[in-house]
Amino acid sequence: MRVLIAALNQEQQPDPVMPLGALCVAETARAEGCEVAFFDACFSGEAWRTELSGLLSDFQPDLVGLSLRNVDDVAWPRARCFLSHYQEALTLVREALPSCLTVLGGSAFSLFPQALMDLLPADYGVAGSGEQAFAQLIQCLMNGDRPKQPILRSSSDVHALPALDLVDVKRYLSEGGMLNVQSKRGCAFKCSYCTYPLLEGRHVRMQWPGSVAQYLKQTQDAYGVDYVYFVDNVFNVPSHHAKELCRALIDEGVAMGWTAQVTPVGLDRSLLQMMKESGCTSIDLGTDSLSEPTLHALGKSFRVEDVERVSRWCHEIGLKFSMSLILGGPDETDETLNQTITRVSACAPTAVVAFLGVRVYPCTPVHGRLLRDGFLDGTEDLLRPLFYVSPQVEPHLLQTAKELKKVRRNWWFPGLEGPSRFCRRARARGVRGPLWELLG
Ligand code: B12
Ligand code: SF4
Repeated sequence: MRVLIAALNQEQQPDPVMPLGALCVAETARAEGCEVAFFDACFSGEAWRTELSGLLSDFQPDLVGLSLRNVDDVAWPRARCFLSHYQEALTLVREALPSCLTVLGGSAFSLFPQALMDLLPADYGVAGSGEQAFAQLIQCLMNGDRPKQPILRSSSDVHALPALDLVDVKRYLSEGGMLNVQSKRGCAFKCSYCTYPLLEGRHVRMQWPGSVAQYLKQTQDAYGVDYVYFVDNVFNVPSHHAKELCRALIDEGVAMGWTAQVTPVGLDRSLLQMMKESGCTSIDLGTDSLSEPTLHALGKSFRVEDVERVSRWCHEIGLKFSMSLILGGPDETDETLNQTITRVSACAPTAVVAFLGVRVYPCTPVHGRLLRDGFLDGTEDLLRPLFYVSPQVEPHLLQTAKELKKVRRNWWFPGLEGPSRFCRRARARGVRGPLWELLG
């Protein structure tokens, strides 16, 4: 059977991101004995249509898997939505090869499986981790059967390695500044707005640290990979796994820089130290707010003092750190907003990435609360970017953000800012890792 996997994401902010999940399912198809082709739209610009058409006509696949990563850019007020791009791609496949079967997958699909099946009439869709369900779909089709349900889910966790030979790894390194790797799936925290536990489950499933380190060593030897982003929802939980991984990176002689998303919950200084020793150049400290009432409304499991302590350690150890914030979320008032701005500035992070308002997703506690409070009535189309901004700060939140931006060079508001020449130039100079590291 011939399988074409098409990774449709073209977003370049904050960096072009290698289609890790699509490459994992491509490897799955290969393991099932399929002949596999891969289309990566990331660097194709407007030429993606002709390139995809050409591949469809040359390769004549029996099954096309469309990988849908982002629904939108989650950046209020700009909020660019990517759904029409996905619609166009599916239409192109259907018109080119009417008898070819189509299957949707990826995080965008997993967040809205039914709504996206309605919008994009593919034959099948795989929600959540794709490997096992995709393998079963292929086996079923090879046996001449057709699954009865269009929306499929994996019932057990299989974690395939990405088929790196099918993408331009070197281009991701030079233009994206890093490769990506996953050492665990799942998150057990219950932050009120967050979709990650819905996408990956609440039960954390870890890769053996030695195999992650060996894989990275291979990418170093084969492609010259010298920087990676651990895409784990929370790198440092459980702490023992993070420590074992750092130890394995050192033991295996993995000489590369890395970065990851980290929570202050249970984070101890010795782990930060080990992270630094094993190549970590910076962390993204999941902060959201530095005001107790807002942290509570966001369902965070830490307090202001925890973030302040971790910030001190980062300065002492010499580890760069960014703080990601949500300004204007539930229960935000002028007082909590000012507290956050003052306290974040006092922590002196290398950079701040501040999202405005909360993107509302189905099945999150925030969605439930907004329904209960009467802000939403349940008829809203959450597929189209819908943001909640606390009414107490909504009238002046944008102005506050714009003024902050003028005086704080290292604060970045994704909803206000477009691509910058500074970023392109930095990558052209060979800069690796998150570009915000250059701000401090
Ligand atoms: C790490 C991460 C980042 C890092 C990426 C760093 C890097 N170099 O890779 C950073 C911080 C830069 C980032 C940025 C952005 N991100 Co982000 N990110 C993530 C995160 C935490 C993990 C993504 C990942 O790599 N997962 C690991 C891979 C293996 O999983 P996967 O891609 O989902 O693939 C599996 C399945 O989806 C499925 N599958 C995938 N493709 C296919 C195809 C077929 C045919 C099949 C059958 C199955 C299948 O099988 C795969 C293997 O199991 C997710 C949240 C999450 N937990 O998923 C958000 C997430 C993907 N990001 C999201 C968004 C929106 C963005 C941004 C637009 C804005 C932002 N800052 O949040 C930018 C866009 C970047 C870009 N260029 O596209 C959203 C996307 C959905 C949505 N809400 O629109 C997510 C889901 C978070 C959320 N808010 O809900 N992100
Ligand atoms: S914000 Fe982070 S810690 Fe909280 S649920 Fe989401 S991934 Fe887990």
